[in-house]
Amino acid sequence: MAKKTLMMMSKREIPLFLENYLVWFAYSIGVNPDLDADIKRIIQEGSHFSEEVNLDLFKRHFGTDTRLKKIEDTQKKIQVIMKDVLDGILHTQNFTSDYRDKLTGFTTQLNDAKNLDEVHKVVTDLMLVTVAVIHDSEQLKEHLVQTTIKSENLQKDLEKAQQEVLIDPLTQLLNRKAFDGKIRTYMKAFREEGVGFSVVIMDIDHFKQFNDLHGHLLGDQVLRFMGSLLSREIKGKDFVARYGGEEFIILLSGTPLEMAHVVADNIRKSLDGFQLKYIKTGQLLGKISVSAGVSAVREGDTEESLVSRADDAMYVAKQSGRNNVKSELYLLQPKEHPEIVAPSPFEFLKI
Ligand code: GH3
Ligand code: MG
Ligand code: MG
Repeated sequence: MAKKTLMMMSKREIPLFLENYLVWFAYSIGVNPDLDADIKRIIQEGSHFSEEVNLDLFKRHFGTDTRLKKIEDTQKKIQVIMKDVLDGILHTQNFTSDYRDKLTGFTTQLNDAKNLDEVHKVVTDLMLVTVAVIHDSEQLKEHLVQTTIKSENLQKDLEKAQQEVLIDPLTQLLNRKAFDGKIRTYMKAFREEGVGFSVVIMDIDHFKQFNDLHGHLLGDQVLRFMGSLLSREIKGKDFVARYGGEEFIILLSGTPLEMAHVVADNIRKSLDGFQLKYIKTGQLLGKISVSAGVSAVREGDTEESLVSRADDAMYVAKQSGRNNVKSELYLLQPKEHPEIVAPSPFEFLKI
């Protein structure tokens, strides 16, 4: 199948990239009727498989939200097929049947040999053919080794691609998709084993203003800085992801609301009172602050309801002057939680 894929690709001058290989491998084993229909249509129209067409095929069939699943499916199928192919080649006797035919021929020639010279000739031919067979089988072995290496490399590329879909390239934190999977796992553990957890949503304050002042590229550097700060602060069983543009989300397993509030406030404090300095140029970039909202899982929660309470609390933190953390309790009974409602004393400090 791999050979067929490569031949189909080479016939159409399609570069051997992982993406293109996936598309054409899937096409050659016929596992995706939509993809098959697309490719057949392009072939019928007589269109050229240009870079755009190839990319479009990959994006449409492997690059959407279902990308991960399709990569996994393809990977499994590649494994099964590669195994079949290798087993098949390993057990095939094809390369010896020709040898067997020749042996039979030699037997007849030996029987018919009239003198020692003729016997000698048959033995010499036999040796030559035998050496050739040994050589062929060694070549076949070498070919098998190479094919196995190639398939292992392909497997590694696929695993890397799987990882990459879950990582935000700018901050190197896990991304929203990874978060969606993680919170489902936390929710399951809560429902089935009663393990509680809290959610913190953290958003950089006035980040648009920062970009406007210092440019988008420096803004990107700040996001990377936040990424490394958060991964340092959030370790072990806890989880942090980039949730959106300048928003981050943290899951704290076995951590009640009050403790999660403290964790979030410690992160906020670690930024507060500092100016950001761009080491490369020595340029002072002013202060970066964050606002955060915290919620804790409770009976009857869905992933959405839980995150939405943290988001609402974060909105309240923004409304209360930014650079502070609000817990979801504030949404219910603001007056009964003066210690949480009270604005951070750092709000009034000038640096
Ligand atoms: P607030 O305090 O209310 O959160 O104000 P804000 O300006 O941070 O929020 P707003 O939602 O108005 O704007 C978010 C900004 O974040 C605008 C956008 O340019 C910036 N942003 C989002 N993603 C990126 C990114 O990847 N890189 C950079 N440099 N900026 C980004
Ligand atoms: Mg913001
Ligand atoms: Mg925002």
